[in-house]
Amino acid sequence: MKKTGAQILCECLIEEGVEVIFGFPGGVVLPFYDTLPQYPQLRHILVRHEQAAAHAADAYARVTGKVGVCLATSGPGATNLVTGIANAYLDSVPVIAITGQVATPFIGKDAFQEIDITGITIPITKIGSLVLDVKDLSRAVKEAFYVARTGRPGPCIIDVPKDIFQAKTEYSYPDKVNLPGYKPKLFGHSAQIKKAVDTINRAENPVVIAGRGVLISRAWDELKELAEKAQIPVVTTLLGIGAFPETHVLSFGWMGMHGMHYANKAVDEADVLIAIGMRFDDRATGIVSAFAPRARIVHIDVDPAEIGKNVRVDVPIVGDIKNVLMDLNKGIEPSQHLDWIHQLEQWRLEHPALTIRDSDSILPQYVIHQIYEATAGNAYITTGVGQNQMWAAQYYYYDKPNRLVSSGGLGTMGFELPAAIGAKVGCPKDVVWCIAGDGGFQMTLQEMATIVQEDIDVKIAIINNGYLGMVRQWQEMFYQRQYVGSTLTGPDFVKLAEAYGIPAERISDKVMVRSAIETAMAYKGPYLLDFVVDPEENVFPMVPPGAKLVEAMEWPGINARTLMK
Ligand SMILES: Cc1ncc(C[n+]2csc(CCOP(=O)(O)OP(=O)(O)O)c2C)c(N)n1
Ligand SMILES: [Mg+2]
Repeated sequence: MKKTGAQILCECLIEEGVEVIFGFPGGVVLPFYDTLPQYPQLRHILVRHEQAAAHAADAYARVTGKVGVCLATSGPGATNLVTGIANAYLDSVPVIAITGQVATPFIGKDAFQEIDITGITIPITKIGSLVLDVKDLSRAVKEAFYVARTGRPGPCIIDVPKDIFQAKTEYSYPDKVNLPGYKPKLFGHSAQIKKAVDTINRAENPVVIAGRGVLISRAWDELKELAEKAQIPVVTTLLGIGAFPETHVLSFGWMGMHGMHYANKAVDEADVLIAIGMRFDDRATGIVSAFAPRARIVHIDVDPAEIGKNVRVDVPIVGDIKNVLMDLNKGIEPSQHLDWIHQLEQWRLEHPALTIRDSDSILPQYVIHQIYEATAGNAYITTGVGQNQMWAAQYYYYDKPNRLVSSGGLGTMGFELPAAIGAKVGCPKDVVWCIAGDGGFQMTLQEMATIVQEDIDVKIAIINNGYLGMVRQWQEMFYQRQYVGSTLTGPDFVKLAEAYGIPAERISDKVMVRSAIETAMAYKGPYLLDFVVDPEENVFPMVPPGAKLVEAMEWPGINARTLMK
């Protein structure tokens, strides 16, 4: 029996295990929307802006390990997805963006709402296809899903003209893909693995750097085996947070611009670095010419383009991390490294990065830490970008994989709220906290309507400092305190939330912080807390741009209590 393109798309999505589509309709996708009720297995979540659809799909993919799906109409709907697609691309998240396109006879005519979205997204997608014949649709979907989730994951786009949704053809879902140019290498080369094993077995001061690749490959058990067997301290990148339990004795926090000084110091002094599923981003390495001057570097990554891109590598291994670590672990000899670990512990005592200074005002770090305690470390945390993001990464300790959902590569303000939607839809039984900046929140706050319409139980904490805080911090430190364009007003967030139908509270008194968090958690449904925090609090430590990792600015006068363990 023949099916329409719209039906075929639905059938393909179901074949791929899709359960939810974050979308927003428009003229050319109406045939698809008209067909959706025939497929009740596909839940459609109506967002209020397409950017949010892409971010929600992105977060859904991060927390579930599945492919996230977003959908928009042609023209402005499609271009509104672009930031979200770019976000998924830079953090290697498998997202399928489906866009409607003007009907095939209008393509190339500057028709109403025509935009070349596959062209626009070439640099930020793994593949994109404009489907010009309904017979090609199922193959395009199959390929997009395959490419999105294999190798180094990333977004793919499928652009479907209106008449292709309506055209009919025989439907069958291909069981294989045939992409001759695309063959991700899944296993590491045995000679390279042997070299890595020898290097690691001989190391005296080894450090593992775990990146998001460990999470993507679901290789946290293998990483733990490696670390414990050879007693190797582990630091993570910002996006690798949760790849190794942060309260584990071998965990030494995360490295980079706002990472812990002892993590950066460990990397700087190491004689062997085992860098796993990370890309030596400049925010992680500091000035690259001075990066890890003493270390032989073993770099494991599924993407050959990452090898040697930013730093010299002594032992490159290209392959899927789980497979590579399983092979590697076989050759790793049990070891101790007692002096080295003792040295790291000493640095941690001397440079306690995670302190909360005494203050009568509400410090953002205090808010995050109270959320950590109230949720017993079990929540999914989505963040905005800026100071709130760094504090959420520092003062919540992540023992489980994929609990921190944050925009690392693109650094997209406004990610927090749509990401919370995606995380909660992906993990409905878990607690989801959205840590928002007052700036970033104003970029996507319209999604409060989505939350209410879909009854999505997320808790929102606005870290309200009245500033584009991270910008202000840079202006304070590097631009003689000229706060140009960074002083920020906002609406009354409590009234606004209530206008959307979300109960809310403003917290201006420190003693109310914990009870407000508990009230929000006890409430069945979404809840917003507007924390009026110390406006000029800064994020420390900070490695200034262009400096070496070990040249961090630390807390002015570390005397506060240390929260670590
Ligand atoms: C879409 C977007 N525009 C601009 C920036 C640059 N930027 C990075 S952090 C920041 C300030 C964020 O302010 P807010 O959301 O209030 O968070 P805070 O730093 O105060 O916690 C800005 C403007 C960005 N990352 N994303
Ligand atoms: Mg702010």
